[in-house]
Amino acid sequence: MTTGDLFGDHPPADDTRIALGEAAFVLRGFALSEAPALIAAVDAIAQQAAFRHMVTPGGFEMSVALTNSGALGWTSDRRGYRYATHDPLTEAAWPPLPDVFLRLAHSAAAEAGFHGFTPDACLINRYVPGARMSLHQDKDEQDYGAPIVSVSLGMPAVFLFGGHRRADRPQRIPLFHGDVVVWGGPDRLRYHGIAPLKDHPHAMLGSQRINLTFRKAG
Ligand code: MD6
Ligand code: FE
Repeated sequence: MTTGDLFGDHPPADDTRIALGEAAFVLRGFALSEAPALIAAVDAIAQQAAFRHMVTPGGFEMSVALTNSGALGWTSDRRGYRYATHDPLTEAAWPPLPDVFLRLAHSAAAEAGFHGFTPDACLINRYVPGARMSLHQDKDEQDYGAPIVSVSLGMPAVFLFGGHRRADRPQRIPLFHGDVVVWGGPDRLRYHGIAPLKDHPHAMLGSQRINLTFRKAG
């Protein structure tokens, strides 16, 4: 990759699996061939469970809009963060995980050494230019033994991958359309986030980035 424009070129194809930690990997382009089907599935989910901006327990509205698919969905409000079986906006169950989601999550996890991963939750985040995700740990799930599988679609982003303490300086890793990040084991609780998105419009999604994170929450 050249040093000039981070987003000018995709990395070479032989970089397909990049280790970020002992049990954390970027799988470059792993979801590329399924991207159109994933995007169509996200559109169908969003018709039933609309993207919305949730409020953190501290009272701030998140810059990222989110929705969920699966038996459990991640929600936030003034009372805290939690997983819930029903969408608080409609009181309907979250839309089920489509087959294309389940197959991709399972095969990406296996590629990173986590065999038999069956998620019960997919958090779907939508970013527009300027949106960001501050450093956090994913710790609302019951079982830290299962990995997390994260799929990037649309505009590129800079993923911040820190350590076990919030103050640990994060690595900065560019993520592109079709990339998948998998982590678990000793890396499962590392701090991570997304730097404020720049506007590099994408051919399929325009000025948006969609991130799917698959978890075993229950
Ligand atoms: C994002 N991802 O990529 C935000 N969490 O938009 C996450 O917060 C995340 O990518 C846990 C595991 C993988 C992730
Ligand atoms: Fe996270």
